[in-house]
Amino acid sequence: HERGPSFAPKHPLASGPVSTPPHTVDGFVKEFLRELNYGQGVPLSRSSLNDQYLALARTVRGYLTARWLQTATRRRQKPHKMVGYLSAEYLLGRQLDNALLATDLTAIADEALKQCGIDLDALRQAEIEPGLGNGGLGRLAACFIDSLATMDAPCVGYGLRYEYGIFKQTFVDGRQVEVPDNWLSMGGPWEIPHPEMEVPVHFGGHTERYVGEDGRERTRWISGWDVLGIRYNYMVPGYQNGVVNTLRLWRARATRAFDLHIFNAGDYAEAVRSQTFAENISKVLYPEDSTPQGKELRLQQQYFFVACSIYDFLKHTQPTDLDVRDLPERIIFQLNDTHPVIGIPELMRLLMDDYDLPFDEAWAITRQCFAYTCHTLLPEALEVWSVSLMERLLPRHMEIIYMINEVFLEEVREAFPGDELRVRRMSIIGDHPERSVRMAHLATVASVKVNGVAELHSQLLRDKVLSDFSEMWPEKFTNVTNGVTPRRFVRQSNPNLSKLITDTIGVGWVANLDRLRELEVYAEDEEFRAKFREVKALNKERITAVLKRRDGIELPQGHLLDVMVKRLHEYKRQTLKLLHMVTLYEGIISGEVDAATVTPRTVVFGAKAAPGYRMAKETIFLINSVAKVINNDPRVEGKLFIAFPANYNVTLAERLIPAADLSEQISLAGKEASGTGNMKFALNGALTIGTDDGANVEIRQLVGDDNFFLFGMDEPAVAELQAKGYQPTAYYESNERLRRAINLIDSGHFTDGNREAVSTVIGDLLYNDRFLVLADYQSYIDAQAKVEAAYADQEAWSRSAILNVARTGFFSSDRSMRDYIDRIWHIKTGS
Ligand code: T68
Repeated sequence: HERGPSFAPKHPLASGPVSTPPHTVDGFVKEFLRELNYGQGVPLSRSSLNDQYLALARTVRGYLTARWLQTATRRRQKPHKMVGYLSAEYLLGRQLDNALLATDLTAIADEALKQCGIDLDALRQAEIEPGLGNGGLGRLAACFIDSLATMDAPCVGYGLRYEYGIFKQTFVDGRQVEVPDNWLSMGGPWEIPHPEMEVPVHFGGHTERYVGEDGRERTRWISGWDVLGIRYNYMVPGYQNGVVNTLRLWRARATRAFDLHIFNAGDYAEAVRSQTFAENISKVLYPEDSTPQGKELRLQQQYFFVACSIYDFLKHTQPTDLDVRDLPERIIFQLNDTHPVIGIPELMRLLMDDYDLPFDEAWAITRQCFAYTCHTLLPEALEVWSVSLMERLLPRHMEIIYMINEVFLEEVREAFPGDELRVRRMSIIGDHPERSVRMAHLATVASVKVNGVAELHSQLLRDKVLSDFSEMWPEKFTNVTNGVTPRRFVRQSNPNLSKLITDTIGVGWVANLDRLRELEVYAEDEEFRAKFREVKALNKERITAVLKRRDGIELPQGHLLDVMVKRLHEYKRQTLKLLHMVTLYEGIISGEVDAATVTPRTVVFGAKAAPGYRMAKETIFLINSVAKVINNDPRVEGKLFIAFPANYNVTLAERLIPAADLSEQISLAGKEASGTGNMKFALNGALTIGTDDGANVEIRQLVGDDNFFLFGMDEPAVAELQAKGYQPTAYYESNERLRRAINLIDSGHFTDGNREAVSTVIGDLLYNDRFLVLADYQSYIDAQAKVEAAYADQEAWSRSAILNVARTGFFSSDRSMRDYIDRIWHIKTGS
């Protein structure tokens, strides 16, 4: 590909630095109308809402692009080691507001549009969020790249440009029905495609040995079929610092061979079919969370984006005279879970087969270029690929994995002589139930560092999941507690609180969240507490309006707002929350509890279930069924309400979290790696009711026991109970309130008398209950009673809520990034 002009430019503008469009209302109007007229091809008077949105997005993108080119130029002048963040998911959320905030253009855009007769808010709502992720893992990647830009750290985020993101959830008769998320259907104003920058990616075929001129044996991979990776750039703006980093997502396109095929064979239909086959690779995001799906297409996706990314880094980002022995000084690839781990044998392949290095040398380099983050503790969530599939799809990589395993197992034998059992346990290749590659083992062996995502999680990784490895390489294991970006999740999503904070402690906290500590003294200030409550009330008004417009839900007013939003998963225990609500309801309708004494409470659920996850889908149906009955029973009117808006996503999270009083973080201890929603709630002044799990542990340490509702068994207690043999029926039989709640559900009370409809969930609770819902039930009910008592004293509640905000600045993803930079990546910022 030719780069740059073919002769020296004569015009002064052509050789000067790129300049940002004017930061004024007039300048903005001009840019906007230019985009509308020349970009969209419509006059203002005839433009549709979508025309206006696209023109606005392009206008703002223009401001970003100037900064992006400047950032790139500056970095090229003085190249440093950079991070290649490899993630199969980026759950970005809407882009417009974030871009306006980053460039400090919100007020200007608002005024400029007003002068054009357009309402900025209406355009905001026209944006379809890119849902290129499932949940926490994908959102974490989005927060991290935001922080890296804000810290001026050299990073490229690499991933997949799925044509369809996470499905849109709808409810039909209370059951989840998935609708495809065609997020690009109205145009993709934030992306810059480069169809000319294609990267070849190979699949299948076989390998051959040949002897080079020097007499050394080498290997050639003769692929069976190829696709092309097309580069799509997205801009990742830092917060008001003039820096814009790159997110580079890959789309699969059929090679020319496919096109030729159309021409030559005359079998048009067949040719198009094979084109579709190739392009399927970037078609859709797998809607799985916490359980990998062992599908061939998914492995194709993983290899595709990682191969494109590594190639792009080596051939397009680095100078042509690159000496690959210097790679560890130029790049660190961060593996976001095991999804990109196939990048390890891919780099080995390039170094050996393309750059002609012997195995040992290639291995020594590769082992310095990767670091691995694990996001789970569930054994069933650890990714494995069958050897037979690997041999068929990536034969050369399979050979390389065998070679890596051989030298690795030699190391194990040397470190632990005579311990063949340990060798078997640690092997990258597993034997049961079929021969397969254990991706977490491969990642651990090849990485400079392996990290968990919260203190407890990292400890359990060391002690349990990867204990053999941590015994062998204790210094390899570390913790980096997750974080969330305060730009999106406080400054943007909670403008009322942000204003109160800025009015109180001044500007600067948005990029330095530790400064929230300065709010601590105001917890004792009655006037401040009143203002803080006012903010919460305003935010409740906002979410009330949103749910009315979006879902037709009428939220009752003046309730304690109790929120549980996260993917639907048994270990997260949405059923425990539901049992609590049924218990409150049953208490009132049975006359046991005087309705007048009950704290009015609205519970909001938000949760998508993986389409193939039966229990999760049955739980959704049960929540909807219970909601319908409770919300329409006059006996609890004004007391209990359940809202379950469909299609919980980043956009809804931004509205909901600032309004919450109570944050539900009730996973079984030892199962939630970290959680990041928990951090967002605390930062927005909700109190947490939670188990001793994931980052809850650190939240509680920071905010203090008095400002956190802890309940349930801790991880050692869980392990002990499970070792002893857990019997859920024992809890059912000995706890009357629990029994009555379960019986009420089981009777068909919530399902028009249909008992069959609830049998899957009830049957599991009583006879399996893998995540000990019944064992933690009473402790949870007791903690909820404490919540009610605490909420009755609004002054004390506000004090606690303010302390939650003041003491959780630690959970800024800026701090997480600082940790990665200092302890894992060793890169320079701000140069
Ligand atoms: C989440 N993991 C953890 N996985 O559950 C959560 N899995 O505790 C943690 O806070 C978060 O990661 C960030 O570290 C996930 O979100 C997935 O989404 C996923 C997707 C595909 C396959 C497996």
